[in-house]
Amino acid sequence: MKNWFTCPLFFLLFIFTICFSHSALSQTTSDKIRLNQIGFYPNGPKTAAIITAEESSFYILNTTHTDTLFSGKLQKPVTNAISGKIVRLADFSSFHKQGTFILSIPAVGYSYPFTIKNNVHHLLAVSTLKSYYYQRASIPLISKFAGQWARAEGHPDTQILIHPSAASANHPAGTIISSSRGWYDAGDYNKYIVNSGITMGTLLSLYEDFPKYTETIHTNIPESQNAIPDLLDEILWNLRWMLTMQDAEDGGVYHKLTNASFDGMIMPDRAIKPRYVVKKNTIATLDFAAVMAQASRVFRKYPKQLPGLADSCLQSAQKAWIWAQNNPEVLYQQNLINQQNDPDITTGSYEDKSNKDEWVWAATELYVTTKDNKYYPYIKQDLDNALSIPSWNQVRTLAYYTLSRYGSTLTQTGKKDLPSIQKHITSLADNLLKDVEMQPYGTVMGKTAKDYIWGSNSLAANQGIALVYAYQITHNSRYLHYALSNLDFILGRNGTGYCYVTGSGSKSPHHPHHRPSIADGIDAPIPGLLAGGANPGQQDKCEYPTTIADECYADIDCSYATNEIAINWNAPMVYLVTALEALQRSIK
Ligand SMILES: [Ca+2]
Ligand SMILES: [Ca+2]
Repeated sequence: MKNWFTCPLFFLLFIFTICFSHSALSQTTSDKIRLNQIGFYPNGPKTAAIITAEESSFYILNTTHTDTLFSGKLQKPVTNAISGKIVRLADFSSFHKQGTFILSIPAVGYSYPFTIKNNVHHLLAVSTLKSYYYQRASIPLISKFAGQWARAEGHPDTQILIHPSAASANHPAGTIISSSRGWYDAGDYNKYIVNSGITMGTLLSLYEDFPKYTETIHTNIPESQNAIPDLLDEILWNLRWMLTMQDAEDGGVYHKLTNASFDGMIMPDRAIKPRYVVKKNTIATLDFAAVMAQASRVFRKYPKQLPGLADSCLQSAQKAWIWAQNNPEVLYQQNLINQQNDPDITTGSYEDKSNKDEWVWAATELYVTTKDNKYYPYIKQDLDNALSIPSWNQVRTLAYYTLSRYGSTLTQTGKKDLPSIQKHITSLADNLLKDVEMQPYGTVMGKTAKDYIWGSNSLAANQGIALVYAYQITHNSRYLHYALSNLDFILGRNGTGYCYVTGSGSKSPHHPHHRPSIADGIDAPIPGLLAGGANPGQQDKCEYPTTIADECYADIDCSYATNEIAINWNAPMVYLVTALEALQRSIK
């Protein structure tokens, strides 16, 4: 047998390998350089955060490392109060050249590649919206639209049982109703009205705030060829399900459509346990009223394509409002329900103790849609309290966003309060910007360890949205600049160095806690999904590398505390990236 070393071809290969491994040894890609792994706008802010105490220059190189195109000095060191790590920022905002580059610091290494160009986040806007198509119940995903993630239909949901907790004289326990469509809520296959509420409100608001740009977003879904924007087609999939969750007789809305207990890690078509609609309650009914009132405004634009839908939505909203008025304090309390009924329901409870914010939100959407002052007292009574970043159980700020958006068309009653309403939004944003310059990563997100809640990345996105609204009100570009800082946070400038959207960037989650991604036998996770993000709570008892709040993240499918996905987390992600793209193009 011939010695391989004597073969000229192998010899060349050997020399080639030596040369390249030498270059790789001298400087390699370093996880200590944290930046938006997708990229930057030519005229926008551009910042990387480097985990280093050393003073140094930094360089922007082309991807073959043969040209140095820009250089600068790292800023003064800042100690991360959460982790104790020392961080320096590299600001290359004055580098405007378009192309794909890397950032280099001789003693640290190379960054992941990033691109500078106009519309650099457009594909992210498309993929994060497209993720809802992959969450659809009651439809097979075919390869023409789903690519390698094509799968059989899951959950037709045409034979849903009325759970004893939801029984009424006309619908005794065990009655069968049909409740098709909708999106799977998260990593599981159940469908929850409360969490659909904020998700739909956020996505409908995105359309209302940026109709022109959102109309240009094509997600390659079965409805892409119709005359309705794909964002609204996707919203319709869940809206039509939500409409079936109202008891048509009295207007009350069921809390959720669910199995009695969670499925294993199986594909949706294999998940065939009986499903139930569970207890009608005030908060679910008010969330439903808000969504339907808002949807009525939005779909009023499409009378030909969707005849009667806007009217149906408004009637459903008004009926729900009346039910809530007649049943103002009905809570969803899963343990109590399980003590009194069988089977026990152990899936996500979405229990919310306070309905004060849901009254404001539902009243607002009904007021803005109908211009009927009878809803206004519900808004007025809460007008003196400061706002907070929205979450599934705190939706009051969504109301203020809507009031601000429709400021010029409010009735005289509402118009008088508009300055105060908008001041609440800018005050919320100003609080976010307080001390932001002193932050190790230069981002609004992460000023305190308390930001690292379950689903922390959705907090980052919702903070960004508050800043976008403040910008829309004031046109002060500082708000926009820092909205972008939170997008950078989600895409890599953070305590873990992850770009938290599946299928995006160089280092992104591969093992989300998401049943289809786990069970489909395909290596790549379903794209466009935002992982929950760093959360030191470790509620799932999985193995984590650390307990440090901004680093406590594990890309393992066990981790529902940091690596699950959810429709109410993806929605602010879609909003933030899409709004920033629209504003960058000056298209509203
Ligand atoms: Ca369409
Ligand atoms: Ca609430």
